[in-house]
Amino acid sequence: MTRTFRLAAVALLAATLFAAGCGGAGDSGEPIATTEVTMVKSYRFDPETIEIEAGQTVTWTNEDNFTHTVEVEGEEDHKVGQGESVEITFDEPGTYEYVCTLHSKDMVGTVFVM
Ligand SMILES: [Cu+2]
Repeated sequence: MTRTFRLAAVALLAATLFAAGCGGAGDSGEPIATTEVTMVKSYRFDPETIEIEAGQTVTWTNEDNFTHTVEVEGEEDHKVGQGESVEITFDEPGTYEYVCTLHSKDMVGTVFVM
């Protein structure tokens, strides 16, 4: 009786982990063509991966209840308070990873500059 129950529990755990893995892959998905990124509740960039043309300016707007930052790799960190926004212009084509340095485990994003 006990052994049967344990096997069922293990199977359920495996199914849950599998589902979580699929969800995570779907989130990063295809890049969205936009110059607007919102810091939505809670601790997320939306959309996480965007695509722009060289010379365009991306605006990050903080609609979360916490202060966040935008730090494109190798450049200065920009603090963005609640209700504020920051604009960064990308002149050179390339792939730019960025992060909120206050929540770097949860808040990361990518800008593809074509
Ligand atoms: Cu943050």
